[in-house]
Amino acid sequence: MNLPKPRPRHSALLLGLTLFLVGGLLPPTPLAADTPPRLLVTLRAPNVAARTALAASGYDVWSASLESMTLAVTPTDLRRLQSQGYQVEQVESLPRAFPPNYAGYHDYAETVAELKGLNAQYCDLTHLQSIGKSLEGRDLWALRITDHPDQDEPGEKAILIYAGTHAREHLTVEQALYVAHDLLDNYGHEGEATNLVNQRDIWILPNLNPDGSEYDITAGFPAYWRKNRRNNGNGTWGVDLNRNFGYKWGDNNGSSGLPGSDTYRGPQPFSEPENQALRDFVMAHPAIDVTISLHTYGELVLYPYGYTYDDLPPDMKAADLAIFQALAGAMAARNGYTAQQASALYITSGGHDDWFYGMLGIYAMTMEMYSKSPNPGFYPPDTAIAPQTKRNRTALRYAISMADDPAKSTGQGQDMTPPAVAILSPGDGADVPAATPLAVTVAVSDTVGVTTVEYLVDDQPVAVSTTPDFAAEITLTTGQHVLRARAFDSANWQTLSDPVTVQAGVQTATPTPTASPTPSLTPTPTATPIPQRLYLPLLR
Ligand code: 0X9
Ligand code: ZN
Repeated sequence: MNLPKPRPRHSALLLGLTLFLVGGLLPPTPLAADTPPRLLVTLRAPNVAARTALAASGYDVWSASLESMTLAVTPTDLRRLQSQGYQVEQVESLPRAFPPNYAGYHDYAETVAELKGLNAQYCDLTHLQSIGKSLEGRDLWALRITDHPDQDEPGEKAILIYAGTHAREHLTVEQALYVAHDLLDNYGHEGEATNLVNQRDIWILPNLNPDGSEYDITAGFPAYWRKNRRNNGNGTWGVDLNRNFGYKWGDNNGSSGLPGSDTYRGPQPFSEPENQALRDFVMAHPAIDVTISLHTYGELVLYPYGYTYDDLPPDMKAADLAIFQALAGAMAARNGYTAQQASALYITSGGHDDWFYGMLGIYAMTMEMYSKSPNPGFYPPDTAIAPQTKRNRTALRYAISMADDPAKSTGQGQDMTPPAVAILSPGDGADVPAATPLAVTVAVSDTVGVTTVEYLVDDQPVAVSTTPDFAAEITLTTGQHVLRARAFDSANWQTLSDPVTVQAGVQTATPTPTASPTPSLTPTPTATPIPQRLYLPLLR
């Protein structure tokens, strides 16, 4: 899991000033490095030496003038600065920051920075776009992950994984970022990530409600804020984005008409810009046939409908119910969640999933993440991020895997046949060189076609091939190793080959060249020949 990158520490102007003037004028003050700054403090600093000293001390400098300097500091830093005689002109609590124990969460700025970083690092595999703006004007960023990210590939199905619908459900933002990292960081190193990125069109939208999530962390954390930040005009704020979609909107007591309610449905369907953007984006991408909406908490995988208790109402096909049950069941089997129809706990109407399925036939599901109980509920400490996002890795990969043809989950897909694969060379028991690239070849076959072959040495993926012959070069350390190949097809069915055991760096010795063979009348007595083995030094 990537930890948030530190904020830019200096303005360009100030950086220049600092570099120019820092000459060890004052000894640096030791800073409390592990506590994130919480206060934005403007100190009187009317001479350049004082400003330079502050900058040189390592404080997080936000701006400077000829009279003062503004720093992001902890309360401890502030007391230290005051005791050093600095005159405080202004103090405000720092916006956009999680408190200690939550600092590992990404606020909006950090989320955007993370997405931009991934987009820059993996420019050939990603496309970053804003699908619209929140009510307060924040961009709703979506990262597209696929091998041709700037085009729609005919026949390639898409999945949208989105999070942050409810402001306080910060763990979901982390889950969305985790999925992006899982696919991109493993691309080219590991077969399934490579195959999924190449064979699917994956959209990740980490925060649908940035106004709400920013409010939640700045309005006295935690504010327990759920909705967006619509001014309802009667002293109340916010519309529940997951009650504002236009399918059975307002039906069956599945939302509230009271603006102050946490489940306020809004004045009319799709009144909220965040929902208009989501709707329009999905409609503009008809390849999307699976959506996963990430929420907390409850450890559930939910499928439509939310508006009715009826498992199979007239607006659902029996085959689709079977698919939903199979998809949700298989995901739950992978993360230990419980799969159920959305209304099993309570009716919700105007939810995203109901509209996506009811209007567009999309296999729209909701994952309610960790935890199961109100403690820690919406606010697990950041130590939960890594284990709880990793926990959903295989469940979400499964959803991506099924997006080409969700009927596969019930055994009714177009392609239900896994490929066949065998390692051709080296042969089982072969002696092979160590510390030098070794060509490995495979024989593969599949009804539709193999798309990726992953090579494993001692069960660890070491190479991925997508070339037509699926050959690879691997480098072994000295010793015995077990090689396997795993073949994937476009349905992401996968088969592991039989093992091939090789001895690396162990070769039959060639006779030591002798300058001039000594003629010998009496033959050297030959005992039972002992195969001589040459042990090459380990070069790594
Ligand atoms: O009530 C909600 O919007 C979701 N639960 S939460 O605690 N995260 O607020 C559940 C929505 C489930 N409904 C559908 N998937 N239709
Ligand atoms: Zn929610």
